[in-house]
Amino acid sequence: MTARPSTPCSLTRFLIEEQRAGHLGPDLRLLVEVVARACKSISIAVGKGALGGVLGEAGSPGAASVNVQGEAQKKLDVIANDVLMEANAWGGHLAGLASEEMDHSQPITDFGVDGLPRGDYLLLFDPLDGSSNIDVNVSVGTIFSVLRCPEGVAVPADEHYLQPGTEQLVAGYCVYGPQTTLVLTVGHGTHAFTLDREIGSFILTTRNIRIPEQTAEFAVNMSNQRHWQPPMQAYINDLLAGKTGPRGKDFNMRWIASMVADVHRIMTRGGIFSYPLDAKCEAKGGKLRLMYEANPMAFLVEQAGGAASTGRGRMMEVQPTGLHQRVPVFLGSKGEVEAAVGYHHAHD
Ligand code: AHM
Ligand code: MG
Repeated sequence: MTARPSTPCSLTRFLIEEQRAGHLGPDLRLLVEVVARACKSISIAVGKGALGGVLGEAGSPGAASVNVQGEAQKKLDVIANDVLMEANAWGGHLAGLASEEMDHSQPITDFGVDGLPRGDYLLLFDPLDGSSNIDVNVSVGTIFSVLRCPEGVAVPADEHYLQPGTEQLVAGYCVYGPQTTLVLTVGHGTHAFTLDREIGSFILTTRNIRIPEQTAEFAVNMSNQRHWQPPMQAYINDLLAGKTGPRGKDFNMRWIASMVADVHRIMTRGGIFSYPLDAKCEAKGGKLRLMYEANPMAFLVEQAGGAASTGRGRMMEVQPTGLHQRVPVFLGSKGEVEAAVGYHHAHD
């Protein structure tokens, strides 16, 4: 018997099937569709590069625009933020949204358009992660996380977003690389969808991603080595010692400096990603942001069989204290994350 070619499964069909399976409600399904549509627009803007006049810094010459983190904003940071805001403002699924590029969260009633329907969810996002790579044509991405707006809260404020990662209903990222790929979890596995640029649809290309438990590949910015704390020094020294060292194998290293792209590699072939505390970011608590970088990635990685930790505890159990809070991050292949955490506990 000839096997029938399998019909491609679009994101829309996948989400409808997930809804039928009771994994998410209709509002949440439509919210994911809106975010995915925004990612398609961002993908087009990123793809235009110099032709679209979207490279370089935002603001006027000599007066670069700076976000709440004190970082210079790129034009594409601002464009991606606007695309996500506009796409979600009128959808009717959100009570509010918060972004790396905005000082405070914004309740839907603040968008200045009368009569906008308000939904039950809170959306957090890093509109364009890996900004330092935009101008050099290296992969960047969007990261997002969806929480429920606490009951009885009509107009959500920053404090209503401060829920641990275990409360996330949906998390995802979209990597804008040679392919545009959306990786998504609604709490029942992690799945990858590749954008078919000819028909403009995300097509399911990997169902139930599984991250190998063991790995011989690590990702870290080695230029910070001298600034690390003793547990991180000890951990990386042992990886670098190779076959004859305490870990008994040779490790390879990769660092793209776009978390989305580094995590996507780990989703594909395993590995450990780390951005530990160092003397430069210690006072801030770390480099990467908990609410819209570390937590959504932790949810995706755990749903793919991996692990995510601060080095001392499970990432998704951190009780947030600020919208733009930073944390040390270790995530990826479970066995390797546990090894890195072991070095931290050994130094406590
Ligand atoms: P961004 O959201 O402002 O782009 O910053 C986050 C990025 C991550 O994508 C990446 O892992 C890290 O910063 C790279 O940092 P560094 O330049 O210190 O290596
Ligand atoms: Mg980022």
